Amino acid sequence: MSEEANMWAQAEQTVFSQLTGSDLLVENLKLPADFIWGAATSAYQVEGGATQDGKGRSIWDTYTHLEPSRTNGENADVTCDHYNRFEEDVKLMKSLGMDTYRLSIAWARVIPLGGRHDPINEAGITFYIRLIDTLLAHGITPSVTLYHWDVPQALYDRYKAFLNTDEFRADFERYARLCFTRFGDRVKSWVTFNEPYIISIFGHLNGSLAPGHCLQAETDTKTEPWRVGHTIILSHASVVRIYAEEFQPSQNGRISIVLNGHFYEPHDATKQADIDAAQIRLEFYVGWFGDPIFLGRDYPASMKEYLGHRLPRFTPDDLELLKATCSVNAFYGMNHYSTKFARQLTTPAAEDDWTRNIEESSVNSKGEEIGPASSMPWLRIAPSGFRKLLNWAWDRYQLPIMVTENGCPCPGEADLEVAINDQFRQRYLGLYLDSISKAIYEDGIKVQGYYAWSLMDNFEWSSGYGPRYGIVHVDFETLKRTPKGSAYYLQQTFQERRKDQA
Ligand code: GBH
Repeated sequence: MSEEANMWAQAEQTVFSQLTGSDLLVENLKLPADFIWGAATSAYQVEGGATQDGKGRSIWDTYTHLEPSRTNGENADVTCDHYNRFEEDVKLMKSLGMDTYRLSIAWARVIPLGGRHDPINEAGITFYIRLIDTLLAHGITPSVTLYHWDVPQALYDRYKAFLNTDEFRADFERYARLCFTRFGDRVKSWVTFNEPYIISIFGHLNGSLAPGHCLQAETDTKTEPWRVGHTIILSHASVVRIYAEEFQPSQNGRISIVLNGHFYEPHDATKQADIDAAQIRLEFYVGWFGDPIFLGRDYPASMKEYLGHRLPRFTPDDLELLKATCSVNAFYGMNHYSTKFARQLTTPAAEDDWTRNIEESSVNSKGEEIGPASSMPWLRIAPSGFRKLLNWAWDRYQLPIMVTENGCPCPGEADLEVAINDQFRQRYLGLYLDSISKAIYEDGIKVQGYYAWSLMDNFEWSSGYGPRYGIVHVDFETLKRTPKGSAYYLQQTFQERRKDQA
């Protein structure tokens, strides 16, 4: 072992010793025989081929080339080169025993300028058909996300993308129709948007993700995020209606959306204000989208009350549409990584506050940490919070849950030896799978499948190539793929957990 690897191995040991508490031991609990598993990626993070075969630019192509850099000096022009290496990647998935693969389509690859009257790029269509057919030929079911953060730059230039609800919605409808028409004979699982909360808040309030709107950029952070969220909800509902009316009868697929969210525990469990804060934080994070989309009704009362006129209103027609489409959503797509504590502040909130003045942290009032940290300080191992979020989502929405992303980067993973022997991640994954088992068998919740984030190390947005979430290691010099211990762990544990559970 190199000296550095040795140092990291020791650091990992230290973190690991925190893991030996009784509730942090993997129990290898059973999962249903028909439970499916696989891994997830997104187009911009893995494809590369940024200008290949007529692809147009997205807001991420712009954002990663800003000076000074806002993405750690890095971009995803090449990244994993999945665009040219997908056959190798699909074979790898097959060899690891995956049932399914979650991918996203780069809108600007199939419609380079993005708009409803703009030309289609047949070469881009061909790429996705080849990828999908290769998956199917290997017995791997594709689940396709239409939007994972990469709106065509031309639409941003024309009307600021999500900030213009009517324009965006019309362009997104055409893009979705194109995808259903061209891929829908093969794809039976669709997701419209990945993580509307992140698009709204991280893209249009704190500006750490493209298009990078924030106070310093002199954009209206008081209202923009809520407008963006509104656009996403209505665009989702429109596309669900289109799918149900025009495609589902012949194609027989399922459609929904992916919502992310931490679970929140009260910072001081003896204070009613903090108990309420934990619940309200979840409403502002998940209910914001979940209530209109899955329940076909207005925003949560807590949001309307606090945000007042900052929150756009649904018209009677909008509410009709939401009501008519909510039951078409076939599953709740859940991206989940970790749990935090929520605390009600009494100090005056910032003018563009988006939390109802609730502060979140990994430490509670007694100074206890929510769990051992991965290489991202916010991402702690807290499997009981996962089980509670599954319960929260199930109680509120009564929809079968697909866990569409879950995973972590390990402490010390910059070192290849630590990456390959990724004990920390294996422990994390094992514990989170145990939580799913408990949710299914002890709590009576329908959880249907699981996608590890991510199939392979990739471009982690504003953090560039720093954090490595893959269950497969990628050497970004040579682009060589090497499965980590966790890839084999998942292969084996799914085999064992699903045995004899018919
Ligand atoms: C997902 O986003 C994305 O879908 C995926 O593309 C991404 O690569 C993956 O997760 C890993 O990040 O301010 O403390 O709440 C997750 C988005 C990123 C949201 C980190 C919360 C900041 C931590 N999350 N983010 S905190």
